[in-house]
Amino acid sequence: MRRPAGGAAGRRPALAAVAVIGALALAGCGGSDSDSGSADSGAELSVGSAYIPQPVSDSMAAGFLTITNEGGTADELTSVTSEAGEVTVHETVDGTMKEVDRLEVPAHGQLVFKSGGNHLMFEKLKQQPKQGQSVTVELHFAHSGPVTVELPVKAATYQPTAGHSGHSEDPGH
Ligand SMILES: [Cu+2]
Repeated sequence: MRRPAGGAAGRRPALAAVAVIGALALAGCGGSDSDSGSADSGAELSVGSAYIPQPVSDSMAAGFLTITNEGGTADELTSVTSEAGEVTVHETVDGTMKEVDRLEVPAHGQLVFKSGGNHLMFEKLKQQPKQGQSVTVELHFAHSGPVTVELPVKAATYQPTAGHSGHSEDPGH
């Protein structure tokens, strides 16, 4: 991997963005070394607090989760796929949601999807997600390998507990 001369990606947002786009284009056509990943393991991603409130619509739903990056390098969520239907990534700005191409997962930070903010938008679902079921998605990143996540379908009124201590109320399967 080439690095831009002058170091620290974090200090030069414009340069970093260009580098990311370049990496994406490469990943798009090749991906030959996707398994080993030894050289470029900067981001350490994990996913929690995933759920889908049972939707009223039979073909559309919103999904929420939190992506935590324990690594020292930022990554970017570039797309989400699911066999259940089409998935796009939306952010909410001034109460209006709009589709985005990518969202940053900051180094030593989190990318949070929550009600009223970022969300996964499911459309053209083959069947309506019902409470007790789950929907599987695959998260794709600019640098890290894809991550498969199961989003359990919760009650329409479900609210996750604030912060990251959210597992205590989960009755499990
Ligand atoms: Cu949306």
